[in-house]
Amino acid sequence: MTRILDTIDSPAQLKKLTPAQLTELATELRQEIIETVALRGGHLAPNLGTVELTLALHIAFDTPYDKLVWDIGHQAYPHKLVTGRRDRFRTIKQLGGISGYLRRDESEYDAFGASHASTSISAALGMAAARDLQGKHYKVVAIIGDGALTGGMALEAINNAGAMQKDLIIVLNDNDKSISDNVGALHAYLGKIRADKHYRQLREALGHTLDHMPGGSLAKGVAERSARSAKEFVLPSRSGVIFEELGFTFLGPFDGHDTQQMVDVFRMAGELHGPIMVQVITQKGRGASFAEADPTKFHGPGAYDPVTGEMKKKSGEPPKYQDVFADALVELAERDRTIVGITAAMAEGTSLNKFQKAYPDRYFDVGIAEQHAVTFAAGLACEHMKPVAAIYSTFMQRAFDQVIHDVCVQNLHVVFPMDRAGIVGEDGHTQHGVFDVGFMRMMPNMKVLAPKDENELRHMLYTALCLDGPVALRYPRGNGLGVEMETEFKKLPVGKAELLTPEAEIKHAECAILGFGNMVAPALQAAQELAAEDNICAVAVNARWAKPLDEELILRLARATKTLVTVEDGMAATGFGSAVAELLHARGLHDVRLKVIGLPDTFVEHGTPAILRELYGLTSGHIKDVVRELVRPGTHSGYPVSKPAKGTTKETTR
Ligand SMILES: Cc1ncc(C[n+]2csc(CCOP(=O)(O)OP(=O)(O)O)c2C)c(N)n1
Repeated sequence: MTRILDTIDSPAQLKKLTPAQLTELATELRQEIIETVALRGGHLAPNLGTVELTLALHIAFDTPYDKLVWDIGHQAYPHKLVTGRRDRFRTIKQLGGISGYLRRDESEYDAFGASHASTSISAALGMAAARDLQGKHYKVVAIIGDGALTGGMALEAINNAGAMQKDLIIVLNDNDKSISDNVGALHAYLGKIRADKHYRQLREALGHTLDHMPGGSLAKGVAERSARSAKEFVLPSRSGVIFEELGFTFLGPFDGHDTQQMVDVFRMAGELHGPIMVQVITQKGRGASFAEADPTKFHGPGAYDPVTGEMKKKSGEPPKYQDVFADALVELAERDRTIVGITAAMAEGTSLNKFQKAYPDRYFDVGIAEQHAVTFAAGLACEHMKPVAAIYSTFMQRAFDQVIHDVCVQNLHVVFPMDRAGIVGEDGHTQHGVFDVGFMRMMPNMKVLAPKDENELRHMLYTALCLDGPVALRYPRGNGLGVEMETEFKKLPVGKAELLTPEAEIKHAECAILGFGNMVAPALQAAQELAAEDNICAVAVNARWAKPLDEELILRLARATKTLVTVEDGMAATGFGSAVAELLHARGLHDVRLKVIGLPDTFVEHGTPAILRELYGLTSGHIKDVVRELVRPGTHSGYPVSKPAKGTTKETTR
């Protein structure tokens, strides 16, 4: 039997469906999402919650003329499916396939790209301001979750929107959850609105009103009145609702799984003037019993059985970096009661939930609020606590100024474990943690280090906690290398790299390969294979520190070999290799050839980490080619990625 979904190529077709057909379509959308995400992973629970909301928005509004601005975009799979991307949906998050988030270059229905939280209201308000300046008439709708509403930007935008009084609709998709349980006073407040009998009665009254309007459509009735009287007619007075006090018309809460009612409410909201906030209550994971039961686990799962939800786990894998970090922190915090753990709504993702379990009173989830997390940590450090603010590399970008202004300027001892540093894979261009080395190492007082494996991560965390001043410790997404784990913690010397080749070989070496973080393993492999395959003697180094650099060793190797290759899982510009280039330049070593292997001046697309590393030359094969080209020009093997994406390898001959 043909699915209704297979007949939907654009949202205009949704408007012709009967209520029964819309119900059927909602079931089909859920099934398509459950089956697709089961194959390789993705966002599940958030998307199962937004099916009816998506249908109602596209029916009530005239998209893409009217603009839907989804916050984050991880809940927009139903939107993708009804806006002409059904045929490509199974390619989601794969190289060359559609993105797991929204992108303006992917569809005219994606009014604004994202993946970092709390941007939608600002962007929507900007579009509304542009509309008015240009004398246009489209409607602008931001759709934001109760989690994303905890972010400072969302609150800044509400502050601005309440004052500007532009026609703007904010749909608050309230499912009572962030990834974990949502946190914060605003969240508690929204809970009160949901539970308050008064509002429930109002909601019921509104439902009754809708039923009794001519033609069942309140919008029609509203159109016959002035916008102002319509507002009064629907909601005579809601003083006490924070958003009303801030200049918004607040409607709701409404059932976010009742398509018909939402269509009516959204049409009505479209007739009103000024900023409107509509609260809809949705259920995360709706329609998949396993996701309903554990929406946190199924927020963004890996592959699973689409019927039972059983995760496809590979046994015997090395531990994940995030778990090694959290276990080490728990161990260290037992000895040192000044250690506190801070997360910005990523308790599971950083594994800081282990710390929460062990030391609930020293654990803080501040919400999706990285900027606040950093300055909150600074405050703790002022009072002689040792804050460990575990923030993904990509989200740390949010707190650039807080790290400079509140931490570095005052040289406060805050440790920043930056998980998901480097290429993260399928989440794509907005989520790769590839800028951190550059923006962290430029800050005075900051130290930046990265482990070669999971065992070294333990020692680095310990080292960072023993130091003074700010320390940024970056490590990758996923599993470690499976190395033996030492139980004792070791303090590593600051600014000292680890020579992986016997010291005696330096004088014969033709080249030194300096790996940083998870690029140390391929650097070492390349050095070993170059010796075996080409009789090239290359020294391999675990750089450990991007700041301070091991200047003594790097200069010694530069003078001895005249040829350096640096490798890092991050932007070549501003990264570790650039630091080495700056050093050679500053010391006048102009006769040293330096090749910096890192990411070029582009946003890396989505795809598996392995494929992306191949594509961008972050492999032992490409390192070998680069070394061969330097020391035996014209003899390299023609390794298929020897011509990685333009600009990957930056040559500096000094
Ligand atoms: C700045 C930033 N920090 C952290 C995240 C990670 N993150 C992705 S979704 C999410 C929860 C969002 O909750 P909510 O807005 O309520 O949407 P829901 O998933 O509940 O539908 C978080 C914390 C992010 N995307 N952006």
